[in-house]
Amino acid sequence: MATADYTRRIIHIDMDAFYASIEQRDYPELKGKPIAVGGGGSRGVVATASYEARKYGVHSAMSGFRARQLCPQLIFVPTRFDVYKEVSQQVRAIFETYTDLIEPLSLDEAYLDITINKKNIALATEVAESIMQEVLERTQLTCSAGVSYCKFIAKIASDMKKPNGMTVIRPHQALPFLEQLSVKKFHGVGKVTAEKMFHLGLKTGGDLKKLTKLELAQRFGKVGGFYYNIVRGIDNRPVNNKRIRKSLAVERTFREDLSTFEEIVETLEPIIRKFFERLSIANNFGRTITLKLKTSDFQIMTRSLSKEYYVTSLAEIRAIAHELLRDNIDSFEKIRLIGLTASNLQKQGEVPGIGYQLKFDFDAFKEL
Ligand code: DCP
Ligand code: MG
Repeated sequence: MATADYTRRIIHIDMDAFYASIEQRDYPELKGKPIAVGGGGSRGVVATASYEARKYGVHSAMSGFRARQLCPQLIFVPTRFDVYKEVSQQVRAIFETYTDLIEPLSLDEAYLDITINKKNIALATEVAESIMQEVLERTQLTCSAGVSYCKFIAKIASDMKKPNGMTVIRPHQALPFLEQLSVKKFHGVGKVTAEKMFHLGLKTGGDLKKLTKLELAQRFGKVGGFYYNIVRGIDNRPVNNKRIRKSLAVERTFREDLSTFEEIVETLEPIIRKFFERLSIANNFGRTITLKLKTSDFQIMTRSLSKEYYVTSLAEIRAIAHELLRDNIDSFEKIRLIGLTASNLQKQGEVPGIGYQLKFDFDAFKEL
């Protein structure tokens, strides 16, 4: 039986309304206004919204159409990935003055293991405060921090006092904290899994804790074992600064099964766009594109197409995805998940893990 390692000091840092804050910083006329980054076009999806816009219910992954309905005065601003990347590198440089054990999860968030830190600061909270201060000075942007002994809790904690807030969960607070924690907040539990859990009467960590390891595995597959340990405060995953990226994937599960080509093509569009966006941010395209489909009876089908060159245009990625779908449309009746993966990437090895857990807004997509 595994036990928790309470000796580590892990910080999770996450920038506040990242793209939107950068736009407001660089275009002062946008300060204090409800803005959405991305989502301006007829089929566009909002990448993120300023805190002023969030008051109206506008959020990441929502269709621009829906966002405009909720907040008619919303200002749509185009994305500027190069600038977001540059800021990300500035923040990263600050982290590096504290520790080399840094694991980026996306442009705007990272885990830091500061158990031993280069500045010999004894208190993890002091390290977090100091990082927040330096990020603000260097970039004029705020971030939030979660401090704990493991990655899982640090990540949840960083979200609790946003914006510009720090939350510390000490080892003796971990178990009661996890007991009351809504499963919706569990990193790795998407909207569909959370709904499934709700139907099973599993609303909090405490509810999950009542199930045996076997029961969790039967209900949730492999990740069940992870939940079993997590609700007991056991997460000994190291902060991994050498994550090697071999592929980059975006996928989405649906509430309702899809069957016709037209239906699937329509639902595929925001996935294609997100996929292209992530490849662009990573500046790392692949020669091979794979379409993954999970049928309503849980069979997984993958179909790939490889080129002699790196596929770097949105139009070509879309054409390949459509071709793979068209060629296989007769192989299944109904599907419940679609994903796209790029492999044989341009850059392999020391590419930071750029993948954030994508939380799609299913209702928004229905309206597209
Ligand atoms: N992003 C995106 N699509 C999503 C989620 C996020 O393009 N579905 C982009 C835009 C965000 C950035 O990634 O600015 C960081 O994502 P976060 O989830 O950390 O969201 P924010 O930083 O915008 O807001 P918060 O203050 O809640 O962290
Ligand atoms: Mg953020």
